[in-house]
Amino acid sequence: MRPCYLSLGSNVGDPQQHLASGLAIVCEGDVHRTSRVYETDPVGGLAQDNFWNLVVEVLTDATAHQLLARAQAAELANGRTRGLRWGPRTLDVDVLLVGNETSDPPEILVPHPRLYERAFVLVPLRELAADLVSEDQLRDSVGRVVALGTLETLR
Ligand code: GSY
Repeated sequence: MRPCYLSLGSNVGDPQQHLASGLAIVCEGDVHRTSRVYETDPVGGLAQDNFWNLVVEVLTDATAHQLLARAQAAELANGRTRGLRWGPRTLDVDVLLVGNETSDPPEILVPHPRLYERAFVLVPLRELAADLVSEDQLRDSVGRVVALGTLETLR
């Protein structure tokens, strides 16, 4: 088993509910740890509501493709439709890291190609695994992020 990291984000409907529902599907009973929830400025240029984002560490033997299938199942169960590429969404799940593995396109690329550009990914990832994100990477990443609290204690 090795640690795998996935990013979850929501800015439509009830983000707390979508994140909780998505987590249950993505973790599938595997041991996991979850970062705090962050309110984050939307990245990608479209005017839309702020996101709620978190990162989860899952200890699993699942392959990158199996994790991608879990991510897609979580999005589908939360009513995600394929709209605008950078547009609003009920739930978006990205596979960030699968242990130390690298994999090839077209279906899934790990590490995630935009992992190190985005503060909404790096800040919660660093909370779980400080050794994976350097100060420099954090400084160079884009987007405002504000910690809200743990998923269970919000609202
Ligand atoms: O790539 C994930 C979906 N997404 C997000 C997101 O989760 N958070 C923020 N802050 N901006 C985003 N833009 C997109 S697309």
